[in-house]
Amino acid sequence: MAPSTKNSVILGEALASEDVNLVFPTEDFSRQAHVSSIQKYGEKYGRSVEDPAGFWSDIASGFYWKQKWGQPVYADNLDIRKGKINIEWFKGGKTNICYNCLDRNIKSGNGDKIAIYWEGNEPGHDATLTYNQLLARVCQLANYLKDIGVGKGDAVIIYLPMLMELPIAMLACARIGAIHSVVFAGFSAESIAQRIMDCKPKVVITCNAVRRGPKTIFLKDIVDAALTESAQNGINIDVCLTFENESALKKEVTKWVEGRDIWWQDVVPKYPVTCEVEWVDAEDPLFLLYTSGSTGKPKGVLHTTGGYMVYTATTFKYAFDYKSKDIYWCTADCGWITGHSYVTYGPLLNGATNVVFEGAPNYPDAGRCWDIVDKYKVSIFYTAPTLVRSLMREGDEYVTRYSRKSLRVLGSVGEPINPSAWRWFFNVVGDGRCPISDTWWQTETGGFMITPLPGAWPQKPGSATLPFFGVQPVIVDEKGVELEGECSGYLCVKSSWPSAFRTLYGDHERYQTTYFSAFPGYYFTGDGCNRDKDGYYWLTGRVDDVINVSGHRIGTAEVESALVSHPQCVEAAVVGVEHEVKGQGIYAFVTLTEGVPYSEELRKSLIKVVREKIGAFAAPDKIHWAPGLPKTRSGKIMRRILRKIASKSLDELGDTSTLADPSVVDQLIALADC
Ligand code: 6R9
Repeated sequence: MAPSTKNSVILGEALASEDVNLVFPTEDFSRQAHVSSIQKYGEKYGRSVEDPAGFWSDIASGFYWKQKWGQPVYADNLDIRKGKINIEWFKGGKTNICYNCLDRNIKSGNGDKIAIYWEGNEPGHDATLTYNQLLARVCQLANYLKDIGVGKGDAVIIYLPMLMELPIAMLACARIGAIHSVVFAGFSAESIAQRIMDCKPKVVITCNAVRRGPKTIFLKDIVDAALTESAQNGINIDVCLTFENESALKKEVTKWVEGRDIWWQDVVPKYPVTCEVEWVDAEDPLFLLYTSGSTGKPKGVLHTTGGYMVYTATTFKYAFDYKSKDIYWCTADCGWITGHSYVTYGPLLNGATNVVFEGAPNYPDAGRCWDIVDKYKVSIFYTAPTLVRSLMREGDEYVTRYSRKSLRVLGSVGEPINPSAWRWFFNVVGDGRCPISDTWWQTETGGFMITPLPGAWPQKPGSATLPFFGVQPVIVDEKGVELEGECSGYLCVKSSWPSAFRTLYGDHERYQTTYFSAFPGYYFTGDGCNRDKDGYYWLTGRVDDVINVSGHRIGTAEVESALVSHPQCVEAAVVGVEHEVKGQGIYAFVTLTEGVPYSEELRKSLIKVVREKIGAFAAPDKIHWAPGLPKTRSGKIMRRILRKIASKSLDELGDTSTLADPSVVDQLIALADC
């Protein structure tokens, strides 16, 4: 049951008990917080679900609208039985998110405030941009893009590492009404090509190379290969705007295609530092972000402007208890949704000072994050459990040698945080005084859905706690029946919230079947979830064929199709297996062409093919040679059994008698350490 006002009061009373699993915020923290008690949350939450139109209109009024939205404030149909799935917020309103991030904050007197502290890969290599300077840079790029013919509704692919030019490019697109699609700069040429062919961008923006830790990654070469591949498939890109990232690679040694490739530094600085805003409808698309699903083809998640703007700004403010003097650092890359909503848009909409870090968090050593925290006096630090676990392994000394006294709030995202990592984060990194906002949400949801409001209620290590304003989570059983009270099942959401995704680009049908058909009437998240006696939500991981590796979503089908593209691999089945640092690791069972012997060399070439097809982050941790796979008589691979073999839970194999050939199971067990 989502807490209504009444339930929240009861919850507050129940939580006052001496439960050792509860971690209370300090009184000082609560006193200064935006939401200081569970009762106050209850009042606001109650209104947000009883009167969503009024609640969100009041908040939306704090933004700049060229023209106010019409009526109704929102319209939605999340019930497939009633026809087409449809979500709209603030339709008819004309606004611009770039204007709201920059011009609006400058007009209110924050022009000289630092918008971005940029920290390079090498310690000592850094730069800053004030809000005024950021606006000037954004306008120059926006003018250039307009000049080469990019206009409202055109797609732009951005393949950049965490340089300042990445948020600049996103904001420049938004300013002129173009739709950005950022591709994480760890994806392979083939993955970029696939995205280019899907959204047919007018221009691709990249840089020549980047240094991450001790390694140089030649991004332009990867883009070249992608553009060659898309051209072979009939999609030609006229302009590849390339930023010279001088500290990684000099211009002179960058491979170049005359006529198509343009150096950013040669053209962009020549353009005026002001650029008129393209006023767009609240429901006009802002960006496309591709994410993995249960089938092979990545899904182009589409977000629109108005609702996304209002919701990301509001969640940022409340979940991190953001105040104007805070210095905020989110370690996520803008290539993922976290970087969209909580590096670029949410913080800038709030006029925040943001740290953008190019490098690797363990370079030159495991203390780098805390070095950066002290250098910029970071007060809100938002990261992923996988990073927490990997730093935890290096020992406390890397942390304690830094002061970290500026820290006030910590955050976690990407996967469930295991209680031991939570406690280390809380006690060692935060010295036991900083609340942790464990934010559960998804590419599809656009912003935080279930999250602590630090200061309002106690946390429980490993639980994302309670829903954000306006969010109505429900837990259903396999028949789609809503469960009450303490329960466990599938996490769904009933009725819409402003930053919900509106469709999958070019495939509304897939949007409806993937997310709204399993449990009619609800948005299905793909996650399993428990709710405890206090109403706290505990996410238990994906229930579909998506693996969460270091907080990155990877579809098993994508990895399988990469593996079977290897000439000597006839079949592959991929499952997730527990991994100490990454959360989940990728475990691949492969069947080879008849007569081909399994060898170390072949293992390496199978891994290589996945790196080439998807990207290094999707490389399997383990390849398990499988002369046969456990299949039902109808030919369906029994992944349940493969998961047990992968996790070495051999006494939990269950009934194998329904298999077409039960002997393959023993064979697989015998080959486990091959
Ligand atoms: C923001 C983001 C979404 C999936 C989601 C869930 C997992 C994210 C979590 C979490 C437990 C959290 N997830 N945050 N699970 N607790 N705080 O990560 O988006 O890349 O689309 O992944 O990540 O399984 O369904 P995305």
